[in-house]
Amino acid sequence: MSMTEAQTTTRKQALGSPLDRADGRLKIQGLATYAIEKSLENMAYAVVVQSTIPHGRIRSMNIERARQSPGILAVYNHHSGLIIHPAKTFGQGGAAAQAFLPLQDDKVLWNGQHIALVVAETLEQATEAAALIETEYEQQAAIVHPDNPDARPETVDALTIEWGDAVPALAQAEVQIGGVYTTPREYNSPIEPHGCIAHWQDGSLTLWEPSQWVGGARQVVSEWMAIDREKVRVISPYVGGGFGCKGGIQPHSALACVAARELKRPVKLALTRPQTFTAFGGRPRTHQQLALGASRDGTLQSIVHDSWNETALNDVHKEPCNAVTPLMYASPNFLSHHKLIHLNTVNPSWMRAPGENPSAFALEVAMDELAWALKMDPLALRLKNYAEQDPQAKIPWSSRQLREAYQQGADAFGWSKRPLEPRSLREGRQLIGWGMASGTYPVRRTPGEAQIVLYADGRLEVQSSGVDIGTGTYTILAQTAADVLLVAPESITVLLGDTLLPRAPVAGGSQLANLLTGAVHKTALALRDMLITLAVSTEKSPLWQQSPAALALADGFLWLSDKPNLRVSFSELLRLSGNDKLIAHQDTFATTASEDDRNKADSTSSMMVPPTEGGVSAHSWSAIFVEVAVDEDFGTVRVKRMVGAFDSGRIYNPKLTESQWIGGMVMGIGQALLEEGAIDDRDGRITNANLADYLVAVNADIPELTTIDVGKPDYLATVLGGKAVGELGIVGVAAAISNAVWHATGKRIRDLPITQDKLL
Ligand code: MCN
Ligand code: MOS
Repeated sequence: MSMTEAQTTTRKQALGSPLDRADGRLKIQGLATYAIEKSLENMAYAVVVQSTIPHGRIRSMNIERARQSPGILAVYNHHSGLIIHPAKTFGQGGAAAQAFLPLQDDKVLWNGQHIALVVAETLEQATEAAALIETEYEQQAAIVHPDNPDARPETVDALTIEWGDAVPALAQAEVQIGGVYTTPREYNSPIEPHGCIAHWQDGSLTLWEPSQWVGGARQVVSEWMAIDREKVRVISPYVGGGFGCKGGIQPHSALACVAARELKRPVKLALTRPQTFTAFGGRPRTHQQLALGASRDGTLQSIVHDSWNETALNDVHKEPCNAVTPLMYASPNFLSHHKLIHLNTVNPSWMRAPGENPSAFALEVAMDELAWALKMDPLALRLKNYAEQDPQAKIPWSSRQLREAYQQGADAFGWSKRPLEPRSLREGRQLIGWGMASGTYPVRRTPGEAQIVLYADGRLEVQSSGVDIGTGTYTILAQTAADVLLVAPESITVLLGDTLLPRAPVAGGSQLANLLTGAVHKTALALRDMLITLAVSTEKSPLWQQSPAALALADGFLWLSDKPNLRVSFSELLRLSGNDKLIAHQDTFATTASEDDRNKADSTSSMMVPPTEGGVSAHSWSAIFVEVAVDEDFGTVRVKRMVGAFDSGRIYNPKLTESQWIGGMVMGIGQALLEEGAIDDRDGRITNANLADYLVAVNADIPELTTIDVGKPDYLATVLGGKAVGELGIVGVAAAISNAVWHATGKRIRDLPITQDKLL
């Protein structure tokens, strides 16, 4: 491109364009190397063995036959003396998903707990030997089901939310509705199961690990192995889905690390699909008692909410079911408690919108029930109780385009034609129902760093340890830098997912896009300034001693604005100034942040800024509209169409964002109709621990899904105006489907999933 052309071309802004995924081609060509696809010389293969009882101790384990099996390098159990040190969990302000340390004692706390590790020359040999291990147990009574009288709910004081005088206000309300709403154990089920490769060299450890958070994983591994974090490198350039379960590194990775140290060989350990159901937990079972009180005209008077989630016997995962209830509607009185029930289960963990997801399920079904009790349109009831400010924090929203979401979603769906009465639409033997729900997800923020390198050949490289888990981080960071440096985004390389790169927080809590675009934007501005300074201060540069303000820059050149022919390319400028590269490094920390703060942001959640920081309350919002068809004879439910209208603030890449929202809606359909861990109450065994029996939504379950973007840039929420995307799409979907099923059949299903048996 000639200089004059570069100048006159009105450049399309990269941020906001529906660019294809930068990693898309690599992925479809099989060139994106996932963690365990790495091949190292002299690699050994490990297989974990899991317990077959839910509670007790190991009386004896016969490992002799396994040991003598061909190709076996080692068989480890609790007698082997493999030392794994405790690591801080999420709940303790650390980054480990579980406190559990495998093979440290003879205790068995859940069915499917790791109890032995077999390492061999090949995977087949390890698998065969693992089957030869014989274990005898001493069983103890297990608490498998929350209904067990020995299961005692424990109140989490920090999760009590209260204002006004909710209990009397509920009793005095003209109209009251309420019920119990439950969600079962659900499993993240990413296509790529967990697995890792641990490789020690001279006291330093490299771990290839599919991770949403390499900084957190490095921290936990350094605690497990009792070595400096600088000695640990975690690499995770591609992740085949996580949906939360790769947010915290899981205990099997500790086994790979210790075994590799013992054997002085790289060890690859992959969990089998069934093992992914008990090596880490999905979303816990939740139970919510929710009551709404309102006046005859539909004005909410009180919300009373009591909930619990199951968690492990000696471990804590909180699924705050009151994440949405205090936020969505203006109610003058509110009371909510959340409790934990400890069971013999693997510790549950994050799964897309932990907290917001079940919370919105109960609240949004209850609102539908209230609307029917008042003979009001469900959307009108929501508008009647629209929260003009954050009802809990009592501060303004940073932005809330929820009215627009209701309006545009309803218009696109044709909601105004919905008859109020259930069972009033049908197509032959199919009962048709229309339902809707609202959704929300907070804008979480953690500071981070970024680096951009300009190489001698003019190549630009954006670097961050933040991860792209299939979301689009690679793409949007190139777009961000492209807009500042005025080059094509496709010409920028982005390096991610490696602890050698600048520190970044977890790709969790739907925060990473906003954080990293903010950091990269700042870094690109810094690089731009460095280039301009270099151009005017390098004696051999054609722009020497020009005023910096008179310079323009685009397409890898700098020139004098009113004399475009006086120009120099980036690479020429580096050569003339004797630099082999130029590195800009910036961050989004407060200027007072210490090195310790920076490490904490990279490896704990303690630096996360709550959505109410800064005097405004920042959240994404949505309205979901669904049509279902329920077969009158068989009770089968099909979602026929769904419209989601979303406010995620400014959208950096509409194509990827649509894909995220749709992904959430798809997962919501699975949650509403299919997903349920079937736990055998006798022995705590998960009877459907595979993808043939644990059903997730597949293409044939998914109808036409429409998304509408109703957001506007929100610079109070984040630097570049975006809000949360990744988890928003699932919130409210199951409620909208349940409400549609009620509208079709007159049956109110408060227990997920909505299966045939519940409808017949
Ligand atoms: N985006 C955008 N504009 C914004 C915000 C986001 O264009 N204002 C787009 C970008 O393409 C960005 C993506 O949305 O890459 C997600 O951004 P964000 O909401 O910040 O979410 P994170 O990058 O933090 O990703 C984590 C989030 C979570 S917490 C879960 S759970 C989840 C989700 O992403 N897991 C996923 N989406 C997933 N998608 C895939 N394919 N796989 C998973 O495991
Ligand atoms: Mo998402 S469940 O916060 O990784």
